Amino acid sequence: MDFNAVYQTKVDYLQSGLTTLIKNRSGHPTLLKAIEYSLHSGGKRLRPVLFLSAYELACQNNTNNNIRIRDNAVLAMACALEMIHTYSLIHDDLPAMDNDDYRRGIPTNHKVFGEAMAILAGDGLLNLAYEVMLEHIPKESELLFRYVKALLIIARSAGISGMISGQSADIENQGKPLCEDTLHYIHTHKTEALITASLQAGALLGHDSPELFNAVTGYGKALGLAFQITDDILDITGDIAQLGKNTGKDEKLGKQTYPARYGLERSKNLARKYIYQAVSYIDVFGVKAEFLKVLALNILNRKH
Ligand code: GRG
Repeated sequence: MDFNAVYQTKVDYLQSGLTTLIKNRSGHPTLLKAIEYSLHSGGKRLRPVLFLSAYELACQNNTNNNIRIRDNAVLAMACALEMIHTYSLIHDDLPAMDNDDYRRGIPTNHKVFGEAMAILAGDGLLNLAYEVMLEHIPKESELLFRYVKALLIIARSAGISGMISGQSADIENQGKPLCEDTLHYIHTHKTEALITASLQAGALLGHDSPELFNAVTGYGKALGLAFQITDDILDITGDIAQLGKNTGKDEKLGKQTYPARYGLERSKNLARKYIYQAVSYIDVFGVKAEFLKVLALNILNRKH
């Protein structure tokens, strides 16, 4: 398997969906420009790629799938995940939060469009995510049930049970003494929750199988933590040009991070441990889960 080629195919597929879904929207021109600026600014597209991969894995395991969910409903959900993620980055970069000037190698949304417009672009993207998912609700009752269940999983992971609470804890604990429980809470809520939800939602759309759902859940939880630990590490060791954002911010802001709590070497070992744990959850699917397995292993060497 050519991992990079397969990854790029999924990114291109997502990009086609994002372009189509945004193209004919009516809205205030400046707002739409601000939204498109961040939505089309690159990024790894990790959450939709995980979602699509879990969906494909589930479809391969579904031997009696008579009714198949329509491709454009699957694509809409993948796009919605990226919209939610992009909104969170726009808001995270605001002066009131992390006050960042660069993201994905270009000036942050508020640096280009101003603070008020960046807030609105984030609000618009979050709302649009739910609009596009609701616009593509399947009509067949069995699929409808699974689709709504997946939508609820995403909503919860992005909301006060997940990412927003993680961000809240992150902000509140800046500059405070490091605390293991707080650190774990922030990382699981801010980062891991949406990553796990992406996998769970994809799996649910492909096959109603508790075994598969549990496997991707275990994979997502471990992968999500490892992803955030490597993010913490890259903030210290990363190359600004490759990262596309400034480094050294976590220490400056007194953030609760793994390297601050455990040191760099121990953090690297912990990331490795979680990645192997992630892989162990999907090993049972053999070659069908090869892509997800390589993706996990690649996180250990990621440069951005
Ligand atoms: C504002 C509600 C709200 C939440 C913000 C996502 C987030 C929560 C903050 C961004 C800052 C940060 C370091 C978050 C941890 C998650 C993370 C590593 C985000 C960056 O995700 P990538 O690396 O970004 O997938 P790209 O640019 O590749 O999409």
